[in-house]
Amino acid sequence: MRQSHQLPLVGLLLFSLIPSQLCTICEVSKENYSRLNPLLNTMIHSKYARGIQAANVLLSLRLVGIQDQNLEQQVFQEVSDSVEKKRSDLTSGELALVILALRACQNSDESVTYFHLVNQLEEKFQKEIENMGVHDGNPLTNYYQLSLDVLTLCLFNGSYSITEVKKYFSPENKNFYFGGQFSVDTGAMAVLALTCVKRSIQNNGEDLQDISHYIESLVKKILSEKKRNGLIGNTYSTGEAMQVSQRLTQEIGKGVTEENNNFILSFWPSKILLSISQILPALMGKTYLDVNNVSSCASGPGHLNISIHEPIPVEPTISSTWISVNYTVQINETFFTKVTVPKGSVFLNVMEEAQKINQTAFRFKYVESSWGPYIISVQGLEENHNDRTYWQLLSGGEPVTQGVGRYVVHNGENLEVRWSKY
Ligand code: B12
Repeated sequence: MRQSHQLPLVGLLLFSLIPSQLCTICEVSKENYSRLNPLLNTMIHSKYARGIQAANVLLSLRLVGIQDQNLEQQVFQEVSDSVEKKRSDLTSGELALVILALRACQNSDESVTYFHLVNQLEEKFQKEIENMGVHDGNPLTNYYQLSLDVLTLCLFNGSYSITEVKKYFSPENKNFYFGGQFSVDTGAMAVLALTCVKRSIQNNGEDLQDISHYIESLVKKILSEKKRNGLIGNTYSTGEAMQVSQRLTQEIGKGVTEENNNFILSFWPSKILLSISQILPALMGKTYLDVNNVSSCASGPGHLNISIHEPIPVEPTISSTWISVNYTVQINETFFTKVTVPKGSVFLNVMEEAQKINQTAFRFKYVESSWGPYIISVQGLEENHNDRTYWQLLSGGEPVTQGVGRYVVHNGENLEVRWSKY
C-alpha cells in the first residue's frame, strides 16, 4: 500500500534524471507483464464494448496477442454487427478502425473477405478530400480520422495518391491544431500513417524526401509536448504518442528503458477502456503498423496468467451532501445560473439541472460516442465541422480534459459551455 503511494514520486524522480531521453515511457519487459494486470483486466472484461469502442478493443486484443477465444468472438461479433447496422453511415475513420480490427493479425487470405470494405474506405477518403476542396480545407471529420484512413489504405493495399497525401499532410496544415494547440493524438496518428506510406515508396526520389521531412517535423512537434511527468500531451494522447516514440526508438536504435513506466502505470486511469486499448499495444512493444505482420502479433503474451475478478457493479454514488456550482452558457450573450447537485456529480448532471431551471437558455443535446456523451448542441445551436465550430467545455476559464459524462464537479466551481472555433 505504502509502496504504491510512493510510485508516482519514484517515477517522477527517475524521469527528471533522464530528461533528454527520447523514449520517455517504453515497452514493458515480459517479466514485468504482471504490472499490466489492471489494464489487461479491464480489457478482458470488455465484452460489452459497443460499436467503435469494440473495434478499438478487438484491434488491441489482437495486436498485443491476448488469446481468449470467447472474448475475441464476442467483440468480433459486435464489430461485425455494428458494420451491418451503420453501413454507409460509418465515418471514414470509423470504417478504417473497423478494417484495422477485423484484419489485424489475420493471414492474408482473409483479405478477400474484407476487400469491399477497403473499397468503401477509398470512396469515403475521397469524400473527405472533396469536402476540403469546397469547405476551406475542412474535412467531413478530422485529421485524426484522415490519418486512420491513410494508414489503413496503406497497410491493406487500398489505393490512395501520394501526391494527395503530400498536399494535405503538410505539418503546417491547420487541421493538426485545435484552437491553436497542436493535437498530439492527431499528429501521432499521422506519423503512423506517413511511416507506412514512406515504407511503400520504392524509389529514393522527391516523394520519399518530402514524406520523411513531414514525419520528422511532426515527431518534433509531438516530442515538444512531452511533460516532466512523462506524459506526451495529456494522459489520453500518451498511448498514441508512445507508439510513435517507440517506433522511432526501434528505428534509430536508441536504448529502451522502462523506469518511466512505473510512473505511468501507477496512475493510469484503468477504467477508461478506449484509453487502455490505445496504450496497451505501446506498452507491449506494438504499434498499429504491426497489424498486418502476423508473426509480430503472435509474439504477444498468449494465454495471460492474470487473476480475473468479476467487475463489481458500480452503483451511482448517491451522496447526501449537496454542492453548489456556477454554470454559464456563452454564445454572444452570457446565460448564467447557480445549480445545486449531489457531491460526486458530473458536468452532465449540472447541465441537466440547469435545463430544468430554464429550458430555453440551457437546453442541450448530446450523442453517445466511444469516449462517452458528446455535446452537439445547446439552445438548438449545432456544431458544424465545415465551420470548425463546437461546444467547448471549461472550468474556471480553462478547457477541461474530460467529457461531460466523466468530469466530476466541485463545490463553488465555475463551469462553462462555450460556442467556440477549433
Ligand atoms: C477530433 C477531436 C475533437 C474535435 C471533434 C469534432 C471533429 N471535427 O471531429 C473537437 C475539436 C471539436 C473536439 C472537442 C472536444 N474534445 Co476531442 N478529440 C478529437 C480527437 C483528436 C479525434 C476523435 C476521433 O475522430 N476519433 C476517431 C473516431 C473514429 O472515433 P470516435 O470515437 O467515433 O470519434 C468521435 C468522438 O471521439 C467525438 N469526440 C471528440 N472529442 C471528444 C471528447 C469527448 C469527451 C467525447 C465524449 C467525444 C469526443 O468526436 C469524434 C468524431 O465524431 C480525439 C483524440 C482521440 N485519441 O480519440 C480527441 C479527444 C477525444 N477529445 C478530448 C476532449 C477532452 C475534448 C473536449 C471535451 C475538449 C473541451 N474541453 O471542450 C471537447 C468535447 C466537448 C463536447 N462538445 O462534448 C479528449 C477526451 C479525453 C477523455 N478522457 O474523455 C481526447 C482523447 C483528446 C485528448 N487527448 O485529450 N475533439
